[in-house]
Amino acid sequence: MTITRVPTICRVCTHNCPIILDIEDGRAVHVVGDKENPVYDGYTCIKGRSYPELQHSPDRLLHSLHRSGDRFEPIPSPVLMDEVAAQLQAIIAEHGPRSVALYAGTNMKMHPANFPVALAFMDRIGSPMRFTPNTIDQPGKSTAQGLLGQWMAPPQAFSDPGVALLIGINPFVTYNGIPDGHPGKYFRRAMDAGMKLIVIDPRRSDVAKRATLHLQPKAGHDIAILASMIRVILAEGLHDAAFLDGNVDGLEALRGAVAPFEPSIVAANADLEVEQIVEAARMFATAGRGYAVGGTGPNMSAARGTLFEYLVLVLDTICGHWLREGELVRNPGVLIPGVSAKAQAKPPKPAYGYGEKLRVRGLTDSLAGLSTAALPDEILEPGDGQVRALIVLGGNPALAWPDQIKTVEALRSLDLLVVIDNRMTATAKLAHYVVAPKTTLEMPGMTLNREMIRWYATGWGGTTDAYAQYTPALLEPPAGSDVIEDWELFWGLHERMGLPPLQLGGGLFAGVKFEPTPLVEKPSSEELMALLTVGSRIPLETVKQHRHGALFPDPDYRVEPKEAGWDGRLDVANDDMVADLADVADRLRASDGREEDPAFPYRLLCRRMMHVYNSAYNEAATHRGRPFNPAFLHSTDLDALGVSPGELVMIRSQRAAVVAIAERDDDLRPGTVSIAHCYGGGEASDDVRAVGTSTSRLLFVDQEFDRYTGQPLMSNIAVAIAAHDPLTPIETDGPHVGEH
Ligand SMILES: Nc1nc2c(c(=O)[nH]1)N[C@H]1C(S)=C(S)[C@@H](COP(=O)(O)OP(=O)(O)OC[C@H]3O[C@@H](n4cnc5c(=O)[nH]c(N)nc54)[C@H](O)[C@@H]3O)O[C@H]1N2
Ligand SMILES: Nc1nc2c(c(=O)[nH]1)N[C@H]1C(S)=C(S)[C@@H](COP(=O)(O)OP(=O)(O)OC[C@H]3O[C@@H](n4cnc5c(=O)[nH]c(N)nc54)[C@H](O)[C@@H]3O)O[C@H]1N2
Ligand code: SF4
Ligand SMILES: [Mo]
Repeated sequence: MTITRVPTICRVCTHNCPIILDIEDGRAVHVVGDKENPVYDGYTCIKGRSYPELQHSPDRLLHSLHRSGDRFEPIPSPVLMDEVAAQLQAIIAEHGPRSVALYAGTNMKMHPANFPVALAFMDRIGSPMRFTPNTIDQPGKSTAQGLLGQWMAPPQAFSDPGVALLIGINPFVTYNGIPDGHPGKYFRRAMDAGMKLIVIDPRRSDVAKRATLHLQPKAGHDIAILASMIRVILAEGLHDAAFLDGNVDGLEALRGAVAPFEPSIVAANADLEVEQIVEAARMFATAGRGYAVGGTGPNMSAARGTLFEYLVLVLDTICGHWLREGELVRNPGVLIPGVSAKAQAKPPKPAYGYGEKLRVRGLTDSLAGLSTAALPDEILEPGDGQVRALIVLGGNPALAWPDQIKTVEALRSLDLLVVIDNRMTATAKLAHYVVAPKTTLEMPGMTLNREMIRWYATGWGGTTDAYAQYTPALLEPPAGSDVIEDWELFWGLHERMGLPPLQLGGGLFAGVKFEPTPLVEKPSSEELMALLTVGSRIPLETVKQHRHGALFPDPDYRVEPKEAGWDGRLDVANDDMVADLADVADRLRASDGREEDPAFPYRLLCRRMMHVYNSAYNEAATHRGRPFNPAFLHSTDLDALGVSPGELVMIRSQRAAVVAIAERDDDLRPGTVSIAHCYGGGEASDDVRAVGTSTSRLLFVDQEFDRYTGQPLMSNIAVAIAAHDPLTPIETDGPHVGEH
């Protein structure tokens, strides 16, 4: 047999590492990092190295399925499209377009055209009900940008930072918060060049172990800590007064809003030393260049993600951490249109309170999209506009959405649930139709999404310098299989429903404007790639010539001066944010911010694990005999509970109870339990040793939530923990079971 060695892009996760894939006889057999690539230093992880096993897994769906009763039968994909199109037409005719919803999960990106074509389809049926995981992740990033306004040149971020402040984010596992590449080498080089690293995390996380300064507060105090740092910076005059004078409104109001956050009070509440807050503030403000970035931890732990992310932006703004006139833009983009950078502020814009109104909790559309946590309510709540059909593209609601009990009840009640997934997931098992897609190795790919995600937030994705890679499809689908590219489902449905031509359209991400393109004939996969890169700074054809990926620098790409007469300014004292800050300050004075309930003395915190991606890839090749997600506890807590590692614990919140397998982790704060999400099989009775533990069962969606984005409290959950006798049945009923 001959082995062909081909460079390609790993698309197991969104980090898009360049790899060398060995193909033997039409099968993927081996993966190594691509040392010829100029950016990633040959980096790969266990998931990427398991690409061959994932590709050829016996668990892969090779045919689409139709459920009748409890049985799934194979169905040819054209017949599936006929049936789904007819059912959608009937549902729309009877209940209107709003009754059809789309949920595009994290693996919507397997082909770059999937999400754009799915959105184009939703445009044509006229339904505003489009949902993504953004609103159960870090939606405050999108809303906060609207409230602050937008600097029209990139942040200093990855351009030679003197300081990085990482708040509840762990790039050694998740690749967020640093430029794409090799995390270990990045930190070594940046810190050798003088970068100071400040980490705020209740856990001594992988990145905290490298920190110049690690603050290990109680969870949920990030807003107070950031407000206190801002107070120190302004009080000591460490802010960038010239930048603020020229470009920013609200400085005095901000000074007043952070006044209550005295470091001594905040430190006492968060269980820090006052000197730690003061030192963090001084280190951040005096390092020259730098950036701050928050992760899932602080966004999920206080139900105030918009305020948290706003303070992150305010911190960067008062320190002037934005590129100025004449400075080099190291990454002007490659596959996106070249965006001219200008040293000026785009003023704030409405971030919520417009567009489609949800029927629950007063929620509306927002810059983060519609609240996914409210979609189960939209499905269950009878009345005009009730959602009756849901298409799930590369997501796993039954495990991922907060409040699993309500979510599963909602999914079961749908008239039509269509799931595009290559595994029989907990969500697929509830579907009427499961569509079997091609895998990434059977489709072309490019790094376009990595470039666009940069606009999502400062310190978020993308490479330091302009970089891109393209890969053709490398494998044929297995003989006898019937698999389609995900976007082809939406194409097939629109044709059968007799809808007007789909139109690939406008501004998918802030900052990048796409020209709407009508699609009259069905495009090929490659044609779609070309359409998505029309007007790119570097033609896709040029990128294609560099199979190992390449840098496309432009030494003349500089920040242009402010336009004459431009009067846009950023706002560091948005009215809603100042009012919310006052509310946090009031509680701060009263106690430590949230009510302590002695019946639920522990706090459950979110975390991620290297070998999985949310619910995906938890397979033998990656989990190596550990298919469950341990409940990590500090030794002191294990001793107090009388539990040894490997034994079972019962974890109970106000909402429900779950069983988990205890594991020791002395990097945690005592009193916390840290568990990865998206495990379990979707039911209370699941065998924890086989499928792990669902943390989403413990959550409410309607008790504490960000009032702008609807994101509920998803971490820092008050729980009780006890040793669990496997013979005792789990009593899972919380007060809200069955209520909606
Ligand atoms: N309690 C709690 N809940 C959380 C979180 C938390 O921290 N705690 N985190 C939240 C966050 S940040 C997110 S982003 C969401 C994630 O929410 P989702 O996106 O809904 O969940 P994933 O598990 O990422 O779903 C990915 C799906 O893609 C499928 N897949 C794998 N390969 C392919 C492919 O080639 N094609 C297709 N079509 N599908 C494929 C996988 O089988 C899997 O079912 O979960 C959220 N939920
Ligand atoms: N290997 C791998 N990579 C992934 C994923 C995966 O599942 N596996 N998921 C992907 C997805 S969808 C996302 S959204 C990103 C997320 O990427 P990250 O945001 O980096 O996610 P985590 O690794 O969970 O890091 C969250 C950190 O927050 C801390 N934390 C918890 N509560 C608090 C708090 O109140 N305050 C502070 N300051 N910290 C707190 C936790 O201890 C943890 O270390 O990762 C992506 N990358
Ligand atoms: S981090 Fe791992 S899974 Fe993600 S792209 Fe790189 S090798 Fe693939
Ligand atoms: Mo996420």
